Order: sequence, then C-alpha cells, then structure tokens
Amino acid sequence: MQHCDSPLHVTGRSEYVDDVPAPAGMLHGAVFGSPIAHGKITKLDLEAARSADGVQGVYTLEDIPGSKMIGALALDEPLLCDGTVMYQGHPIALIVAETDEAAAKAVKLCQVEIDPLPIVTCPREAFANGDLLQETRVFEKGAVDPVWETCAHVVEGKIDLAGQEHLYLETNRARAIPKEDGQMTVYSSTQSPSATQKHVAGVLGLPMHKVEIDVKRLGGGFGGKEDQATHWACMAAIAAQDLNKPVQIVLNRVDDMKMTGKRHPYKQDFKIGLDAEGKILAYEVNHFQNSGGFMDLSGPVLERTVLHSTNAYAIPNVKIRASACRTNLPPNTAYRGFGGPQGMFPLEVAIEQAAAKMGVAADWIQERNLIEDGYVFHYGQEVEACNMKRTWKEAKEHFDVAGTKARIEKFNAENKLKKKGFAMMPVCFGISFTKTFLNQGSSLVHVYTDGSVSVTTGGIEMGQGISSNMIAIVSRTFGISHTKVKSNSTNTTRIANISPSAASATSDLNGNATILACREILEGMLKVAAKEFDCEPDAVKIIDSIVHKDGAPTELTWEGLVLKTYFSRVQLMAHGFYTPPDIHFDPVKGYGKPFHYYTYGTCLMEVTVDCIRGTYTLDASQIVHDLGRTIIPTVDRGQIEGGLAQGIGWVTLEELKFTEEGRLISHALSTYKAPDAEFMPKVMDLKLLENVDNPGGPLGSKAVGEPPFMYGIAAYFAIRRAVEAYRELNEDEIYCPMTPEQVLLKLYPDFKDEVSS
Ligand code: LUZ
Ligand code: MOS
Repeated sequence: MQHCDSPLHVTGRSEYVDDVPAPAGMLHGAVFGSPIAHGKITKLDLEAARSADGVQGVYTLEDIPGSKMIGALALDEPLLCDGTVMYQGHPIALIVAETDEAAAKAVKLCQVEIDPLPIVTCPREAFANGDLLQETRVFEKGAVDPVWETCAHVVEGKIDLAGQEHLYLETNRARAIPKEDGQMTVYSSTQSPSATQKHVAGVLGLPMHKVEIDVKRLGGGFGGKEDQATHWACMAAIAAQDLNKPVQIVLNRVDDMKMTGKRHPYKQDFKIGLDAEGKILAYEVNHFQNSGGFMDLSGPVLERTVLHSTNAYAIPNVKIRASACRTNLPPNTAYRGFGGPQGMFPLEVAIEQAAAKMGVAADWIQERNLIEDGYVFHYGQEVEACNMKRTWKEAKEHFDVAGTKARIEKFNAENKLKKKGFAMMPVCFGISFTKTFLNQGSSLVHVYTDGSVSVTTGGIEMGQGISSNMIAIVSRTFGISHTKVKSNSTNTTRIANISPSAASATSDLNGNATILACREILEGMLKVAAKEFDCEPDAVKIIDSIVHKDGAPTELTWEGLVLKTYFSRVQLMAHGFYTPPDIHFDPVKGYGKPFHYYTYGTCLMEVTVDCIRGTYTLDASQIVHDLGRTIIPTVDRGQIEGGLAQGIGWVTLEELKFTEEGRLISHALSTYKAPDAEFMPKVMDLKLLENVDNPGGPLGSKAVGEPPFMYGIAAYFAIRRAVEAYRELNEDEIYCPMTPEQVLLKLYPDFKDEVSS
C-alpha cells in the first residue's frame, strides 16, 4: 500500500479549505496588523476602511460577542489587540469585504497611532528585565558543582540558535458558515479541531455543541497549526455570525510569515565536564527561550527542551535551567520536535568543543556516552528496550564510517580549496504528549451493508499519511483489502475532544483506537459466522476478504458475512478509545514517566565546502532508524526524508532574521530559503533496524513524525568541520544556522572586519 492521497496530490485534485466551491454570498476577511513591535495604541481610525468599496464589516476586540481571550494553556492572548501591541503584525482589526482584493485594499486604509514602548527581541535581555512568561525552572540530577574540579576537561560556551518558519505550502485559512439556530460550521486548516471548536464557541458565546469544525486535510502543519490556526477560524466565525453570511480568511504568504509564531529561537549557556577517558561527568545548560509576546505553547515546548537536553547520552550529573522569556516577536509555537531540537543542539556543541580540546573526534565522545537499558533520565524515566547503541553500531558498520573518514582525510589533504566534513548524530526522542492528559485517541468505524468501510479518527491528515495509516490498520485488522476502506474528514461532530495531531503520536493514539473499534465489530461478525458454521468464533478468521474456518477458505466472503451480520441485527459500527496505560508525569516536580516509549536512530552526514565561495553541497546522509514494524514503508520513509530535510534547513539555509526593532526581514520566499530537492544530500540512504517490535504502537509500529528532524543537526557539524579543515575557528558565541554567508565569514574572518569597518 502507498500514501493514498498521492494520486490526488500530483494531479491537483486533493481538496483543501478554499478548493471547495464557495457558498453563495461568501465574504472575505483580511487582517490589519500592527506596523511596529511594541507600544500603546493612542488612536485607531478605521472609518476609511469601513466606507471603502465592498467592505461589509470591520471588527476590533470590542466587537467580539463572547470571550475576547484565547490561548492553549491559559486564556492570556486577546484575539485582537487590546490596546497594547506586542509584536509587528499583531492583529488589530479584521476587515470583511465582498472580495479578498477589496478586503486587502481596505486594510491599507486603516490608520493607527502608537506610542512606542521599548522593544526587546533578545531573550537574555528579557530575562535580565525579569520579563518571563512563567517562573524559571531548574532540573537537577546528581550535583554538577562538586564534579567540575574532578573533571579532566571542562568546556563552557554560549549559543545563539535561530528559529524557523514552518513554511507549510498552505497558509493559514478558515471558512466559517453560519447554520440554522445560531450554529456555526468552520472548515479550518488546523491540527487541533477541538481546540478550534472550543475557542470559536468561546468567542461567539456559544456552547461547543453548536460549533462544528471539519478538517479534510492540511497542506502541511509542522506544529504551526497546532495552536495558531485557531485565530483565523475565530475571526472568520465572528464576522460570519455578525453578518449571517459565510466568511473566509486566507492569509497571504507575507501576512502568514509576519503574523504567526515560529520555532523558538534560544540563547544558551553550556558547561560540560569529562574524565580523561571521554566519559561525560557533568553537564549544565541554561536555556533562554525566545517565547515571543504571548504564552501560546512556550511552556510545554520549553519542557520538552528540558527533557531532551541530554538527548541520547548517559550523564550522571545534570543541571538544566529553563526560562520562557517574553519578547516582542510573534508568539512562538510548536514546530516539529517541539523544543527537542533546541534541547539537543547545545550538548552537541559542548561535545564538539570538548573533542577539540581533547584532540579526539566528537564521535569518539558520543559513542562512549550513549544510553542503554537501565539508564534513568534526569526526569525519572528509566530506559527500556533501548536500541540506541544498536543503531549507532549498525550505522558505523553498515555505512563504513572508518572508510568514509579515511577517504575524507585523504581528500582534505589533497584539496586546498574544497574541504569535506563528516558528522554523526544520535537521536533518542520520547513519544507521548508531555501533557499526559492529551494522550488519548478516538476512532469511529462504520461497515456499510455493501462491505465498504469508513473510518473517522481524531487524526488530522496534513500530508504525513495518517489517513493511509488508518486505512491500512482497518484493512489489516479486518483482513480485507485497503481498497474497501475510506478515511473521512476529521470532524468534531463525529469525534469529541480530539487531541492535536502532534507529538508524533497521531498514528499511535488513533491507530490503537481504530484497532479497538475494528475488533469490537469483528467480534460480532465472527460470532455470526461461527453460528453459520456451527463452530467456535476463534475457529473463524477473515483472510484476504474470504471467511476461513479452521484455516481453510469457505464460500463466505467479507461482503456475505457483512450482510449476514446486518440481517442478524448485530452492530456494524463501533467507537474505539485508546490511551497509553503506563504514563504519568508530575509537571511541577518535572518527574515521572512522561513517555510511552522512545524512538532511536543515528544519522551520518558528509558535506563538501567550497572554500572560495562559502557554499556547500551535502554529499550523503546515511541513517539507521528504529521504526518498529512499519505500517506503510513508503509513508514512513517520506516522514524520515521530510524530517531530515526540515532539520537540515533549520541548521543551514533557513535564516529567520528579525531586526532589533522586531521587524521580520526574512518575510517572503525571496529572503527565506528552505532546502529544495537540489540541495538535499546527493545520496540518501536509509536502513531500518531489523527484527524490532514495539508493543506500544499499533501493529508494532513506532512513531516517526518528529525524531528524524534532529538528524539534520549532523549537517551543521559536518559543515563546521569542513570549514575547520580550511581554517581554525575562533568564536565567542556559536551561531546557528550555518548559512553560506556564515561559512564565508568563517573562512575569511578578516573580510568580516573589513566589512564592519
Ligand atoms: N504538542 C504538545 C507537542 O502539545 N505537547 C507535546 O508534548 C508535543 N510534543 C511534540 C510535538 N507537539
Ligand atoms: Mo507538533 S511540533 O504540532 O507535533
């Protein structure tokens, strides 16, 4: 089986929010955002916009009939600005007009005067001002302070880690359609239909049962629509309710980039201590998260940063401090990895610098410190069924790391103006929402009398292939062809209280729920068959749509049995509910067993740097990954390659640049460069770990969405090492991403002085 949407995607027939023909009289919304990053509004003049051609409605905070506040954790964010603008692009007013051109024109007529307040874009500065979104958290295991003096090597440093734009192909959008009796249906490009439902109901002053959210599919989410699709759905619904007409909001690319939050940039201080044999004895890191103007998901993102700060390494003494610093940037949010990548990066820098000091290869230190069964993380969870060392060892052997290293050494000795670099990246990523209550999934399976089957779950199809996985799970659980199964849109009327499609857990949670629903139906069907054959139900099995008795095929088909079941008045639909049984986490103490299990893998990366131009090519990525038993191999491969691409983008080309005034200057595809097919490694090898199982995942599978993102970090160090083969580096602060411009400045540091003077 393959990703079942592929034929639709490549022929342009897959439907997104605004592909469905517009209902009669549909209006279009556009948003007026703040021109500056911080200040108090002294005068807002919307009269010119209100009387512009085609304009039907203008809305500010006062016009919201119900709750004016939204927010994932606390209702801390006014849906429209409450008089204090917190970032550039902060939505101040919604304009609704007959066409989107008219709405966009009217936005330009909005006038605002703002008394500026000091703009803070650096999290260290916000921290120094005491401007935090939550109290600074400290996590400790053992004690680092007494250990430093016992270490043979101690290294300290500072990091400036940039954020990342989600760059989903489909920008944020929603279509709200008023229905009879004050009801509202919203078609939204959201990863969190129930959160959207809750907030739409809240701002409209309606009970949740009067609001229906329907999501066919997303053109990408990557976390950017876990919490921040809500705003546009709420705005469209407010206007739709007021005007009693359908209203659609589709953000253009520039507005989407300016108005929505991104991966959190961090500033970090680290200190690492090792013994003479390369064992890490102590690690201390201080994370200053650049949270942006409101909380959004910053707290949980920071929590995952803390949990993954030691990545795949066993370290006896750990101290982690983490602060969510309020700045005048858009509220930063979930992004594939959810703070995990930012947790792992500084430890890799620390290992890199320790290796330089010790005169050894970084992977020599990495290898000596990998986790294994029995290791207890700083948050209390013990590692079981650990495949970390296995993936590392297989990567080294299968892809001949020794040979690669020798080849690179020879190349670098023979070439003056081209240098190669090589890096390894181990990844251990915890699977489950760290907010334990979110770990629940639901599924509704219908078997129709012709034998066709439909499945609806809480999972959102955002290109990742959740629909295909659900179809595969139904088909395998029933023993029928996947062509008999269809997956439906995600809809809050059919499934209640849906957790976001996030945390890599969508297939696990909804897939296990789907298995339970199918089993319930199957149980009834097999009883009907057993009665027919006069045998026990366990003697009956469906294989390839044929009913088997005692292992031998009968005349009875799936379709035949479905009809018999129907005529026997036995149920052919069921709802399944699943939650992983064994997880618990005390968020105050930061202690427990937050993860149902871990996924493991190792990535190798080889690059070549052009030492005249500062440009680089990625020669090869080689990955050994633990997928458990993959459900659909091509779907999982797509996730691994896509995650790798996005991770590589984060540490190489994608430079999210804000000015000191908080103005995003990489706010379009002309200034923000993401990897393309051409840029990706020339060789991309993937080896799946064999003979592995995962009792925690549906059909023995493992979650795959986020872990491969962090393989991309290898590209950063491979490029760095290639540069170091040309010239010794001397930096006060490590900056990421490693753009070609950065490489050029590293290759020719005097040139930098010339430029700045
Ligand atoms: N979203 C969330 C996530 O709300 N909680 C999580 O723990 C998480 N982890 C990864 C990605 N999204
Ligand atoms: Mo996410 S970062 O929406 O799994």
